[in-house]
Amino acid sequence: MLKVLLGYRCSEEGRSNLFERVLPVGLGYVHAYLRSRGALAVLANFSLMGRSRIREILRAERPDIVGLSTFTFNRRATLDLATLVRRTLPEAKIVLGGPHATHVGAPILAAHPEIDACVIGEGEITLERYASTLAEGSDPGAVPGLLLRGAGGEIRSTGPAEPIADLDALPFPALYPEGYAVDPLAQYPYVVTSRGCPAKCTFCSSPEFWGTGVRFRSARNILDELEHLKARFGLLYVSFRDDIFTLNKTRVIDLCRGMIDRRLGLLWDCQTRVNTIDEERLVWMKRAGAMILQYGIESGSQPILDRLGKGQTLAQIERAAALTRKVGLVLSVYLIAGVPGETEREVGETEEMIRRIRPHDGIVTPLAVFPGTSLWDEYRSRAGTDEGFWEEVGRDGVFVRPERFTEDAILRLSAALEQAAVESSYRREDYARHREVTGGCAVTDLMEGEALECAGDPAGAEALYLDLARREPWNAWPRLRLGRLAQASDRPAEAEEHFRAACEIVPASVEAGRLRAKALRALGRVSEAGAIEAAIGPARPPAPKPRRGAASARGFQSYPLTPSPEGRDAPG
Ligand code: B12
Ligand code: SF4
Repeated sequence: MLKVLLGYRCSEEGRSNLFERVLPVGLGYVHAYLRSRGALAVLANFSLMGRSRIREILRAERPDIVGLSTFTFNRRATLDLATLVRRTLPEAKIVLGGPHATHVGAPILAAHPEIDACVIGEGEITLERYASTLAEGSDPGAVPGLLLRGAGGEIRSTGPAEPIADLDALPFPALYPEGYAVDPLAQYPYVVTSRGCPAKCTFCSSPEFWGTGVRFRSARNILDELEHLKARFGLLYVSFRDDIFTLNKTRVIDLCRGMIDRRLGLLWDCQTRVNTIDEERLVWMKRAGAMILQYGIESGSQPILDRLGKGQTLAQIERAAALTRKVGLVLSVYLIAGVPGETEREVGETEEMIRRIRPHDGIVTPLAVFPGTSLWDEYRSRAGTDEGFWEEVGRDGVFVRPERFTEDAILRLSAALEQAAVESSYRREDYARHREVTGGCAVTDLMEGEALECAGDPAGAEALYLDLARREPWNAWPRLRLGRLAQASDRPAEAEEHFRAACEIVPASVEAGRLRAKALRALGRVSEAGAIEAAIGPARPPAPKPRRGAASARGFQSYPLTPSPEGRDAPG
């Protein structure tokens, strides 16, 4: 049996970025799949490691195959890593997978003799077949889904692999959390429940990578994963990173119903499209713990939306935003600036739209070209270049309009978002209306409580949390909030009681354990505190607090939006 080491290294610049330095979800899937099939597989996050430590691991593990996740933003770091692997383990096969390897595989193989193969698209079955074929001493040329270098140096494709029909059959990444520098609390809040996107936005590689037919995991399978994350790692916050989480209405409602029935007590966010949402879905989602909805809005100008191939209208944007606010979720928007044809006028229209739809949070990014997109096809033929181009350009690839106009547009739109955030926060009367729409619901209480705390009314917040703790004794969130409030007002015995309750609800929660230990120390119960600390392990260095908007600049909005008492288990 051959041993496979699966590694990832973020870009040099990405080392300080919490979102870039965690392992890609897909590498966890490949690892879990190999392990579940009895293969020898090791997972390693090399993002923060020096070269000597990496060499040490390679020598200790002596894998026969090293598989590396390759995105456009980490391609340089990955190719450097491949060189290091080749020098350390001259006999090992080096295989790249992931979006950049999929779309630019042939030129990579042509320019980098140290790489033996690229896996095109979905990696689980293809890599397992590649490994077992090599173990048998057979030719991997018969394994679909690969790009290989032939004896004469020519690059040959083995043809497309069949998409995995039943995603429920794949093991969850978190079933196999072992590995080098794998931090479950930073890693496993990201959950992906479908593969594919039916839209065809010109700047996005998802349709070409996954195809436009969408495959879904069942509600039951997702619920089982969420239960596992809570029971094993004490996670209380998850982020669904599907391209369009709400695409399949029946499935979303089934999932939400299941989250309520199973009393998961989780908070969560997701990203979606404005034309796959309605009030019924939103109400179910909020009742099931949804807190933040991120929409790919991109622009407030219809011609620009059309230029981006968004397939959405301004009317749909306004409707989705209004419904999101009506139900009382955090409205978060992705915007793009620097689109060909965009002028001051279109930027003005986007500013106007921001004022109308009143988002709480958002991020503006410059339009960038990625391989595997129709924007790249356009750019390539206009610039008369080919995929070899990706060997030459800088880390983030190319911005379509790297000019003063784009910078100014980003500044203007970011300022409009900041202004909207200040003016759009929910008020007392809004929360009352949200309750009319959704009924009593944990998210409304937690959001209103947080707003009251920020407004200097801890007693008002406490009353809400107490009522929620009474209504939902299985939910750890009100207990954590109550404990923090008691701690802040110097009531350590009360704080300890709430944190103890939270620990009883979610025994694996490191956050609750740590808070309880702190409260016990304040009460002088040092040995009890020490026992808890010993059980949960050493404190992790605090996550760097990105300035508002900075975290989202890497593609993810941070929660909470306001400095909150407890933070969350997930990064951000
Ligand atoms: C979730 C996600 C994130 C999460 C990452 C969480 C995490 N730890 O994985 C967050 C929010 C942090 C994020 C951020 C960004 N992301 Co992102 N993100 C996605 C998204 C929506 C889903 C990825 C996913 O998990 N898919 C499901 C899993 C199962 O697939 P997978 O990870 O791709 O892995 C499969 C295959 O790629 C392959 N594979 C992967 N690695 C390997 C390794 C080996 C050895 C093998 C054999 C196979 C293999 O097999 C896996 C299983 O089938 C994709 C779009 C998409 N739908 O794929 C974009 C995407 C990956 N992101 C993208 C981008 C550009 C970004 C940002 C730069 C956005 C920005 N402008 O700021 C940042 C970068 C920061 C960073 N490095 O994380 C691009 C990447 C394009 C490219 N060519 O590199 C994508 C493809 C979207 C797009 N625009 O087209 N992102
Ligand atoms: S940007 Fe979103 S909606 Fe558009 S193709 Fe990509 S994943 Fe689909």
